[in-house]
Amino acid sequence: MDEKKLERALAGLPLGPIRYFDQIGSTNDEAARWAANEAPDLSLVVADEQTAGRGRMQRRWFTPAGSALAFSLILRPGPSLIPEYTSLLHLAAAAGLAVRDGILITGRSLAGSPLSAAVEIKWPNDVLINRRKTAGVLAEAHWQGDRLLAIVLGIGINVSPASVPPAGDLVYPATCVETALGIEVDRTALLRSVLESFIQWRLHLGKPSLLQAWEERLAFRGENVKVLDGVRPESTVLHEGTLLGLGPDGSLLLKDAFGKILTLNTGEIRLRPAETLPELPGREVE
Ligand code: BT5
Repeated sequence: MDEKKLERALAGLPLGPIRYFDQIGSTNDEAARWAANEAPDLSLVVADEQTAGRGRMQRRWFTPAGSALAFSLILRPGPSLIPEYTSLLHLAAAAGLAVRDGILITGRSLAGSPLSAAVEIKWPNDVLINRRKTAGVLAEAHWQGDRLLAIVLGIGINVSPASVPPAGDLVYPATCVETALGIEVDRTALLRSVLESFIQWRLHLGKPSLLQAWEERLAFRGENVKVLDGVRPESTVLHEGTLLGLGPDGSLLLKDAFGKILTLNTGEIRLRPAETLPELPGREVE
């Protein structure tokens, strides 16, 4: 990827200015600095490689050079982002839906085939293909006193096999778009599709249509799941039950073995299927 190619691929989209880096610590940190200096709505930071990419709770996000998409959008409060009606959870969901669309558009010949069902959103913020993590979203709010200054929406997508961390480094199995689609993918074209789709999903923030689309694509619906403590490394199982769907605010609804409905809305939990995933044929990590 280079700056010229990126600009060509994104030409005509209603974005703010774009900053491109061959290498950066974290695009979310750069976007936060820029947001404090008057970056307009939908300004975009893109990096080919991140040396300090972050997940939630300061977990590490792996972005080696030449293999992934790592970018952050700056969202300003306004008609498309009314702070009272928008939660970080909903924004992460809109981003997840956009990543899913981008992947399906990229593999257009395969969409409508079983692949469409294979691209799911694992609550709250992961995009899975064939039940393996392919993308993650990190939405962070920045305040000036009690005024919302901006939300930085960071998205990382594994595109080619080199972007997939070694299995031993992961707490959840991972894959990449190229492995799942079985085709070579142009990263800047995928980025364009994701951004185009996000701009559309943003119009659904605060509306039941976002919640409905999110719930329809939710991984493990109707299946047994374990809910783990996401903070402690030994990952204590907090609950186990059937995943029912989403509450009106985007919280997760679970039915436990006693038939009791649990509402989970803390971001600090991890979701796992009750059954472990079978091994994939062949190697996933090159
Ligand atoms: C996330 O966190 O999934 C959010 C990731 C957001 C990354 C983007 S990239 C652009 C922007 N700039 C940043 O600095 N961040 C954002 P979480 O749910 O906490 O998952 C983190 C966990 O995923 C780690 O602890 C690893 O186990 C695993 N992981 C790390 N890198 C991965 C990768 N490339 N693919 C799959 N899993 C990964």
